[in-house]
Amino acid sequence: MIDDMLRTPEAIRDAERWTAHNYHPLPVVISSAEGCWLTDVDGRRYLDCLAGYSALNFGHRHPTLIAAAHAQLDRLTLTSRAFIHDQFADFCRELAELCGKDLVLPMNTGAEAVETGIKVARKWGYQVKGVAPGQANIVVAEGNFHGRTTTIVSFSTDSDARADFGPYTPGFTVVPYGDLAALTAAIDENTVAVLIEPIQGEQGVVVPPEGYLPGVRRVCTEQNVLFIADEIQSGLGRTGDTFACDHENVTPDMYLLGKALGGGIVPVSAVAANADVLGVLRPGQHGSTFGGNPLACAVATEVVRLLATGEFQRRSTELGARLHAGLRSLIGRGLVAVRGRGLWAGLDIDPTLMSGREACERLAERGVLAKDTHGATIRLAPPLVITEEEIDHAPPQLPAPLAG
Ligand code: IF1
Repeated sequence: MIDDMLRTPEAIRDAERWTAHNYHPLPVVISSAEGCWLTDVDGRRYLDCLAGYSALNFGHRHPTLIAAAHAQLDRLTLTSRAFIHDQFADFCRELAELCGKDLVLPMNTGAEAVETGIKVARKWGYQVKGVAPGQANIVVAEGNFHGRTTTIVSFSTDSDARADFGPYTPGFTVVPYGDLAALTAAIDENTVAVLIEPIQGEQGVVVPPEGYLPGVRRVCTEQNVLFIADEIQSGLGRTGDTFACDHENVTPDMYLLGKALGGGIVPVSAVAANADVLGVLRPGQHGSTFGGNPLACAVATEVVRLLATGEFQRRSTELGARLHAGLRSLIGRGLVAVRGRGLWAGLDIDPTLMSGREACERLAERGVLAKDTHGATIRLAPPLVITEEEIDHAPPQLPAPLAG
């Protein structure tokens, strides 16, 4: 097929022409998908090893989720929270039960869940802990990624994400990730919360040292500080457990959830916490037009039910072991390090060979879509419905492009 006959180049030009250039997408134009496979406008197929940054943990168009969405589209899509609808209670109860918490507050995007967590922690700090007015502080980690609102980028340590978006929201202290002594030292009488990712995704799937999360839990309890776990990317089966905190038997005071909660169909996020924490909010103090809408609840309830079976967590553990074994065998052959847990991997490629971006472009040519981060790191996070054969397909695509 000669290039002029391909639809991709023109589709890329059209897409670039009418949008702000806040992304640098790989040069593929996807038009349909099922399970772990994407098809582009020219009929080429790709194994999806990004899964919408973990928003597609159950794969593209999971039949149960699509059926729930279709059924709800035919009945009721939006009421606003001014009225109660019949999908709301089941969603909140089942998600609260999955989290082992009393209450749930539904929002839409991950950043909104993080903002909600920050607001709740501050209010809890003033009303329950007794912090002096205007003094509430939250401890966060270097290399964090929690979203892109003005408050959240205020405590980012990534200059692309943060620079020139000030003035910045005060009230955050940044400490090195994985360093319990530094975190402990940063806590004082004004600290209301510690906000961390149990595994740092954007930073390159960085797993903290063993004992760090239990240490954070212990210090937070001792100092009367809320432990807020951003499980927006790490949660809901990705690491082989329902939450990444589960691996060390840690229960945070607040779970921030998003991405996969919407089944890859609608944006759904949520905060889950006990009544002594989430109970500080009264009518009029927080909300969202779309948060907890009927379509979102119908889909997300089915997501929670899929997770309640444990099947996806099991798949992530078993297939993740297979993926990591395959990747580890490439260390020294183009890869310098492999990190991660379950079906989630950060690969550092030898930077003298090529950039992460280049590696992802070559992977795309070979039918695997993944995403680079921070120069020489590639992230792999395939849908949890991936099969053994499909897993075995991905790593062998790596050494050839890395060898040039
Ligand atoms: C982009 C990364 C992934 C998140 C955690 C909150 C949010 C995210 C732990 C905000 C969002 C995204 C957003 C996307 C890229 C992406 C990402 F590379 F930046 F880190 F997934 F790997 N907490 N993560 O990872 O959720 O408001 O987007 O729904 O380009 O911004 P959101």
